[in-house]
Amino acid sequence: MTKLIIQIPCLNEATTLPATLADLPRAVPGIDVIEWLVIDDGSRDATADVARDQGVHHIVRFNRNKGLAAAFSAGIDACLKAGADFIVNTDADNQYAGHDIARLVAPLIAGKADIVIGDRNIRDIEHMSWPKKRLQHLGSWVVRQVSNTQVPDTTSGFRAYTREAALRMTIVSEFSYTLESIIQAGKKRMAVAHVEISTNAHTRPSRLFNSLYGYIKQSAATIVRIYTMYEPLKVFSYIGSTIFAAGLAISLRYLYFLLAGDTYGDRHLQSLILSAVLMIVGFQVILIGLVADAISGTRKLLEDLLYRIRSMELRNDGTPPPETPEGRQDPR
Ligand SMILES: Nc1nc2c(ncn2[C@@H]2O[C@H](COP(=O)(O)OP(=O)(O)O)[C@@H](O)[C@H]2O)c(=O)[nH]1
Ligand SMILES: [Mg+2]
Repeated sequence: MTKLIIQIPCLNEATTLPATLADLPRAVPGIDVIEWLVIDDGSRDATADVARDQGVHHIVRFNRNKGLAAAFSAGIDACLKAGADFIVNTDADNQYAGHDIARLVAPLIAGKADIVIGDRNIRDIEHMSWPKKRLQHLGSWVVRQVSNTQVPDTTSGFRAYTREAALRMTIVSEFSYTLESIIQAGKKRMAVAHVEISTNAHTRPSRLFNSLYGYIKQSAATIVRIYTMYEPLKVFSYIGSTIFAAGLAISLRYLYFLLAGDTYGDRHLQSLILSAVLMIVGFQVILIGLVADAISGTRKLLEDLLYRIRSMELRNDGTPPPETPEGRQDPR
C-alpha cells in the first residue's frame, strides 16, 4: 500500500486553506492512500480549526511562529512518522494547481527521481514584478551552478520527495528551506527532477518577501552559507588565493624595481608592507579553509548518523524493543 501525504505549511491561512484543500486530487495513479497534513505555525486566525473542519488528517501546531523552514522540517518529520511513502509540499494560498500533483509524483513512483520540483515557468506569471522575475532567474542560475542540478525554478514550494530523500534531508537555515534543500540534494547526489506545472489565479501577495532587498539579502546569505557548508575548501581557497595573489603581485613589482636598478627601494616600502600583509592574510584564509573542511567532514558523518537514527526510530516507532526470553531476568 503506497501512501502519499500532502503537507501544507500555513501561517494565518484560514481564508485560503479551504480552496487549497478543495483543489487537491482525491486519487493519484500509483497511490493507494492520500492524506493531508497541515503545519499551523502559530497562526493567530482559525487556521487549525478550519483544517480540522475540512477533514485534514494530521495537524502539527506550533504555539508561536517558528518560520517556514522549521515548519517544513516538522511537517516532513510528521509525514514520515505517519508512514508516508511519498511527500508532496504545496502552499496554502492555492498558488499551485492541485491536479499537477499526479505529474509531480510520477517520476518518484517510476523510480526515476528522489525529489521532483514543480517548475512554474516564471516568465509567464503575470502578477510577478519584472525585477523579481529577473532576480528569481539569476538566483535560480546561481543555485544550479552551486548545486550541480538542472532545477529551473529553485524557489518553487511545490515539490515531491520520496521517503528516502525526506529521511536524508536536514534543514539548518531559518529563512527558507527551498534553496537549501536543493543545494543539499545536489551535494548528496540525489536525483533531482523537475516537471512543468500550472499555477492558479493569484489570491494574495507573497508573505515571505515583502521587500526586494530583504529577499536578495536572505537568498544570497542562504546560498553562500549552504555552499560553504558543503564545499568549504573550495570557497576559502578561492578567497585566500585571490588575496595571496594580490600580495604576490605587489612583491613582484617591488622585485622588478630592484632588478631594474632602482636604488630608491625605500620609496616602495609601503607597498612592500601591504604585500606582506596580503600574503599572510591570504595564507591564513586558506588554513581556515582546511579547518572548515574538517568540520564539514564531521557534518557529513553527523548527517549520516541522523539518517540512521531516524530510520531506526521510525522502524520501531520510538518504543523500546520487546524483551527477549534470553534477556529476561529470572524472578527468583
Ligand atoms: N509555517 C509557516 N508558513 C509560512 C510562513 N510564511 C509563509 N508561510 C506559508 O508558506 C507558503 C508560501 O507563502 P506565500 O506567502 O504564498 O509565499 P510565496 O511562495 O512567495 O508565494 C504559504 O502556504 C504560507 O502559508 C511562516 O512563517 N511559517
Ligand atoms: Mg504564494
